[in-house]
Order: sequence, then C-alpha cells, then structure tokens
Amino acid sequence: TRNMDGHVANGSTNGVRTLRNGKRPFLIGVSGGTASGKSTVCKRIMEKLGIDNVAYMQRQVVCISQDSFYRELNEEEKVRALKGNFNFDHPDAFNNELLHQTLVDILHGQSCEIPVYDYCTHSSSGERFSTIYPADVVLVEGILVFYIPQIRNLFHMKLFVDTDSDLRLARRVLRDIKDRGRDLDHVLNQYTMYVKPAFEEFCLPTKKFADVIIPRGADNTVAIDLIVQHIKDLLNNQVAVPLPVSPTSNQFSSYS
Ligand code: UZR
Ligand code: MG
Repeated sequence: TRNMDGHVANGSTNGVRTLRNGKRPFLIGVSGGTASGKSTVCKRIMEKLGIDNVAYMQRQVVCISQDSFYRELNEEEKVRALKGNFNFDHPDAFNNELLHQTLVDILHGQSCEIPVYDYCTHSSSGERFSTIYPADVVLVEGILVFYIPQIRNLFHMKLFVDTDSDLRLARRVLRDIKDRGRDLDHVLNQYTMYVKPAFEEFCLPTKKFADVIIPRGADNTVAIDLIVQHIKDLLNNQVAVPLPVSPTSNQFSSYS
C-alpha cells in the first residue's frame, strides 16, 4: 500500500498497529509564511532520511499538510471565497479539532484518513480521503501549525522556515496563477487584504516557539543536513522519544 507521498507502508492497514520498537512516531512541525518553502523543506528532509542510509529504507517518513484541514465553508462563505473575500489565513479557517485528533491518533500508532482539499473550489469533497499509515517520522507543515497550543505541544521538534517576504510574494503570485487557477488581481488583493496581515498577526509570532529557524528555506542545505542528522541520531540511538506534553483539555477556544 502506498500513502500520498508514494512511500510504501509496511504497517497494518486496519487501524491500530503496535508501536514500532515500542517507540512513538517522531512528530515534526514545520511552519513559516505562505510560499516560504515549507513543502520543499519537508521534501528535502524526507529525501535525505530515506536515501542516505539503507537502514532507513524500513523507516517510514510521511508528510501531511495543514491545508488538508481547511474546514468546510457554508454557502455564504463559499460565495465570499470565490470573490476573494474570505480569510484563509486566519486560525478559524481550519478544522483545528480534526487536525489535533489526527495528530493524537498518529502519536498512538494508528492509521488515519485525511481529507483531500481542492484550492480551486476551496473545499474538500467530503468523499476523497488519503490514508496516512503509521510511520517513524511524521512531518506536519502549515502556516499556522504552531498557533493553537494544544496542537503545538504535540510536536517533538518545531521548525520555522524564514524566507524573505518579497520572495514569498513573488513565488505566491506565480504559484496561485499556475497551480491554483487565480488571476493576478485576485492574488494581489487577497495578499494585501488577508495573507500579509494574517501572517503578521498569527504566523510570525509563532516563530518564537521554533526549535530551529531555517533562513532562506530549502536553499539552506547546511540547516537541513544538520536537522536530518539530528533526527537520524534520535532514531538510531534508540533515544526514547517522550510523548509531548499532553493537552490538559480538549477545549479549542475561539481565536477571532
Ligand atoms: P501555503 N489558500 C488558498 O489560496 N485557497 C484556499 O482555498 C485555501 C487556502 C491559501 C491560503 C494561505 N490563503 O495563504 C495558503 N489564501 O493557502 C497557505 N488566500 O498555503 O502555506 O502553501 O502558502
Ligand atoms: Mg504549501
């Protein structure tokens, strides 16, 4: 069986699986502004963990994206979204409870289904899911993965990709036009109205929670190599990875 990233899963496919070597999956959060290179950093980490050492072929490394956890919009919100008047960069745009529950399941060695999101229609179909199988290392990337304390506290390691904002805007414009079916006006309006202010209000303040800040993103091979070496050491030396601080309550207060 293959998961969304094409990695062969060798655990049981029917839900609960014994934790490998009695260890919990190592959960890594990767945040940073839009188009900072979060996905590429994750890809590089996965590549380097996967190929550099044959022993790691059995190790499972998977990546999930916070974008899969955008919540369903109601009719009025859908109309606004199509006009570019919906704030997708606000913490309330996400189904934070579902993301939290998914990460808790992953930490307990369970397979889980995550929704498949479509940026063109701004929705997940409600029918299409991809299955995440138990893995040794799970990367979770997204603009606001460190915002909600209950979610932030689940990560064993927190990375923040720190890329210059002009560069991010330039990339964002190209990406949204090419991959997400937008026009220039729409992209720039949305950026000035929502993306940039929300970055400053919600995402940037979470940089202080990061264990490692990666300047220049995926170009920074030195930082990525150091991080990968550290992960390998943790996995190789059988260092017991403690379960992160468990949340004291399941309450997700409103953040508006
Ligand atoms: P990354 N986003 C969309 O453009 N459309 C959607 O339907 C859902 C999300 C954008 C979102 C955010 N904002 O800036 C970005 N807008 O996806 C986060 N507008 O994704 O981290 O890959 O840039
Ligand atoms: Mg992305």
